[in-house]
Amino acid sequence: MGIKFKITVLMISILVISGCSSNSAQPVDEADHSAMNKEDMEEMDHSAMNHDKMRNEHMSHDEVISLNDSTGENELKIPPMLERDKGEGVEYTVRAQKGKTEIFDGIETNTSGYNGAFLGPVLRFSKGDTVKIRTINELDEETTFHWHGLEVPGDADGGPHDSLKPGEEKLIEFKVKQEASTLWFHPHPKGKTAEQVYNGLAGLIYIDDDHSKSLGLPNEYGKNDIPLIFQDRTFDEKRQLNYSAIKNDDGTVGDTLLINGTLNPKLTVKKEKVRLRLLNGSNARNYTFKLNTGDSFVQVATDGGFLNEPVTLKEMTLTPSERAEIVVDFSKIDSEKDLALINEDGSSLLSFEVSDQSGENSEVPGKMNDFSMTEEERNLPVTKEVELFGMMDQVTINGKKFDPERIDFTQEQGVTEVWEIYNKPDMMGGMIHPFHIHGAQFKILSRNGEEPPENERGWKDSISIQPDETVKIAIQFKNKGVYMFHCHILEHEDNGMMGQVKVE
Ligand SMILES: [Cu+2]
Repeated sequence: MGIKFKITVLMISILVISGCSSNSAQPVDEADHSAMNKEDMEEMDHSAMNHDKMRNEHMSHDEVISLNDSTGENELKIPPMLERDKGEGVEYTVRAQKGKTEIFDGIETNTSGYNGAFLGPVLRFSKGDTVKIRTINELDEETTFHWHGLEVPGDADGGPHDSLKPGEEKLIEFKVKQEASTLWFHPHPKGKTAEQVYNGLAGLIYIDDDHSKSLGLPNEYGKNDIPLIFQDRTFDEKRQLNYSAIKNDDGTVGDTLLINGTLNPKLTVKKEKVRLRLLNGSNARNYTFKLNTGDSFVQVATDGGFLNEPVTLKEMTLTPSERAEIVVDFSKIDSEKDLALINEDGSSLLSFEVSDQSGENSEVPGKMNDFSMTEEERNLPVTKEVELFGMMDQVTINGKKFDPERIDFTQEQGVTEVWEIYNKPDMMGGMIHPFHIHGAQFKILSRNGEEPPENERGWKDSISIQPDETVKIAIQFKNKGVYMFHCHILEHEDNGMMGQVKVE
């Protein structure tokens, strides 16, 4: 179905629903992304406002503004590792704060960050650690500290119930029981997650274990083990992030890519295997990553741990909040050419400069993990059904919007249940919803009744679900508490596409 046809269908539907007179229907200008005049907006009645607002935003789910090509002129910034607080034990202090960042040469952009002006440091834990984190809100509004993918008790999870007012702090404590993986942290306050993440609140968590250290994968942080946080943004003419002006209820996307907060990034590597830990930290954009040479790479890890075997791929998609670790062998790629990581549409995301130096060139082991789905898990009945539906600010789960006072599901601690999640198409054909559950890692049992692809046969905490697709997952919570489950398009989350499971 063509975009224009879908738009026409939608326009007619809106007119029917809102009872607008036909002369208020104006031709749709797909290229018109200009900001609306605020006074004009305030004068309009509500239905006409929505109508006009939608015309200015990407109306079709398929129509997403494309990214500018990265010029590769700036060396990629590598986030610092967060130092432990002095004293015994694994103790950290994480402050959410505001600052100014020079993203564009000579211009200060107002941003937010953890322990710095923009984004955050990497928190590195080992399996078995008992971790204490002093979280401090130095913003001028409420926030929470959510540890995405971490299996923590509900009171440490940082969902919308855990709001800290400006100046408040909270000490959380948990034991790291899960395996080596790349996780992340970001705010999760009710209705304000999208804007706070957009302004820069996001950081990575690395978990190591004895097994991950023995695998022999590239592990020199910042040298051949590189974090890559992908975020698209729109800057105004003063090079500021003006979220309220460009916010889109169906997911805010931008034309400018930042990787680790770096504009036009370039990564210099040796002729060796390099491990890239990718996080889609965008509010709403999906990426399909490829090498511009057409060379393949191997995926070694999913959201929550290593795959059993490396999976050779020529392209890989990540929807918001998903992670993957891949290994690219720069000793095998013709470095005479301009090398880059590109997106599906061909836009350049990250340039690579391959130095003449040869590196360690470690081997990727053939066997990395013993992840399995047992017959018992496959045969479990479906005990939780989730239906994702809607668009813009009319998004729901099982027909309901988030209510902090309502518990949608209960589940017993330590008991595996099968959740069936269905993405019901809307009148425009529907869109991908990346579905995330807090406090646990799950296994994908099936997608539309079929085995998941090889690179999804590992621990996951977020799953992309296509329109009209049904997925089954097996999930067990190791801790007790109230946990969110929601769409990770952050505007959908803020608009109420979220529910709560109480684990007891
Ligand atoms: Cu969604």
